[in-house]
Amino acid sequence: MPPGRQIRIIHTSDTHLGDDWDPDSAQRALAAVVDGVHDLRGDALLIAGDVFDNARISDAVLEFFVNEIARAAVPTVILPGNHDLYDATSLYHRSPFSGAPDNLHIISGTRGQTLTFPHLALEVWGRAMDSHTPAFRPLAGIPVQRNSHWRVAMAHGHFHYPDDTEERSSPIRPHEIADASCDYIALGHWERFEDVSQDGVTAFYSGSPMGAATERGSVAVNVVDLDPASPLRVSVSQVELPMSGASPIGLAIAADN
Ligand SMILES: [Mn+2]
Repeated sequence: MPPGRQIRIIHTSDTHLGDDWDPDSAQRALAAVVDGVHDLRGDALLIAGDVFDNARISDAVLEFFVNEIARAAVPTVILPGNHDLYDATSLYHRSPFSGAPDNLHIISGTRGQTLTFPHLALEVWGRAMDSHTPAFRPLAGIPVQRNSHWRVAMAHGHFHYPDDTEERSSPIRPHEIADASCDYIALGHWERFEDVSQDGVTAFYSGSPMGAATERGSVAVNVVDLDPASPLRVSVSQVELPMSGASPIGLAIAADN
């Protein structure tokens, strides 16, 4: 049964909050993404890993993040990546998350976890990273069976083009994308926007908000429209937003699968 309603997802990754090199810009970029959720009328926000830069960051940075997600006011799903691993000493166990707003959802299942948002007819599946090694397979274990909900997968790792024979940590192979039973794969780990769709399964890196933008002072996000009435069903555009948080300044790239 096809999903019953049209939804719009805003996808970003690699926000690296608490980055020692430029902490202020990372925070302003996240705030611009949150403004973008409102301006673009997103129904949900996905941040596909490396939300935080390292485990030594202060509680003030975590509190800033939690407050921004409260301001986003839509279901927000974050997937731990290699800079913000979900392990015994993870920053996600720290106190600012115990008072987190209801709309913040952290994927914590290191063998895979599905979150369901019935009002959006949406399931989000992801596998929290607990170690960044060649043995960690970000897409391993995605359920095969579908129901009447949209299914979006989140994965943080390195996509291997067929000619890329290097052994890398957290690998994602083309066949794993092609075989994934889902409508969209929200990828993280690369700084740049990239379409790595395979055999009709739509999969994109968003890039980091600043790394994917073409202009200084802008951020870029992926806008993912899931529409049961459209022959495409899934369409993805990259949209640039000013850091100031004003209206979107244009559509940089549109890609459909
Ligand atoms: Mn990463």
